[in-house]
Amino acid sequence: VALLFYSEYYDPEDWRRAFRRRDPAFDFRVWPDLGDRSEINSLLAWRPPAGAFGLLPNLKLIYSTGAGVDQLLSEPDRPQGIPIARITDLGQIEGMATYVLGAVLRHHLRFDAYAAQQKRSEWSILKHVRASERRVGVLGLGTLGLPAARAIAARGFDVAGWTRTRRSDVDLRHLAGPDELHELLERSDILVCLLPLTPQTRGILGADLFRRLPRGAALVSVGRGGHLVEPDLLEAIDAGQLSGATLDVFAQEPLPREHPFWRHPRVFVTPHVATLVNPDTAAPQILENLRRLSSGEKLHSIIDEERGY
Ligand code: NDP
Ligand code: OXD
Repeated sequence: VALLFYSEYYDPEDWRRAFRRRDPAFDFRVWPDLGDRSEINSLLAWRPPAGAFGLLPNLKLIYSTGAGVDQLLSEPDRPQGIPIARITDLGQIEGMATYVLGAVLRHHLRFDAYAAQQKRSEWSILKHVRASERRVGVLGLGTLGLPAARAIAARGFDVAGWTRTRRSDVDLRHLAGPDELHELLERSDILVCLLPLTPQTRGILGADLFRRLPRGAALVSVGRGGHLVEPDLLEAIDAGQLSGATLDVFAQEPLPREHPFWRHPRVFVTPHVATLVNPDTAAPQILENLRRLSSGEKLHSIIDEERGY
């Protein structure tokens, strides 16, 4: 059996090396070199190339090259009933926590405002706020969200998080469900979005939510571009309701050259790099799942299609 790999971003040779290091005989194929198509039982891709599903008659497992799966769930010709797995990678978890902490510190320390002052050669000292007085809200306390929230709390910030279900493993102030969202928002000077994109979360970062934040709050959006209503963000910043935003994900990626975010002085753009998967740490978990697949054991890291994550 073989695994088919496709990515517009990752170098397939890094993945080939990572798999072969653990299993020198591993049959790793890179789109469009399919070989005997009937031997391919798994697909590893962010999003498959057009028409790929129709060429794989014996597909048994679909693997996202990342943590998010919305891009696979929305594939119109995806065959039904084939499990979808996500990567759950320690390097990726650590990378996200570092990015989110960096973004929170940037807003906390007012680096954007000082950068603007520097452009004007202006020496003026802005109001100082201690970390313990800065309230951070994290939407989504999942595999990536909870460690990120803990990293911010460990720096002394006043952190609370929001989830869909009530959870027993959350050691932070914890709010759950639509009824408790308001409570989280009204105490979020910095709001971090690390939700998956589902029908319930699409467009959640819009005018109504921004109105419920304290005036001058900042937004860190690292989940998916579909969470954010982009014109509402610009309006909220321009009206002073929000002080600024750090954005890593966008409705359209790459972000079009003419997009106003590129030039907005209060919007900080990174090109979907909050965290990346390391093939060396991801390959063993994929191999383990493929082993389980062939022995008929229960697979790990399978997403719940009904929930959407
Ligand atoms: P998980 O699937 O592990 O966790 C999702 C979290 O969101 C859970 O806490 C879940 O609640 C919560 N959630 C889901 N739906 C709702 C809802 N309707 N209301 C309230 N809470 C909700 O995701 P990860 O932490 O691994 O990753 C989150 C997202 O980050 C990914 O889906 C992906 O889109 C994005 N991502 C972005 C990257 C980047 O580089 N920018 C890199 C990797 C991921 P509950 O605990 O109750 O289930
Ligand atoms: C992911 C991502 O989902 O990179 O892993 O966004």
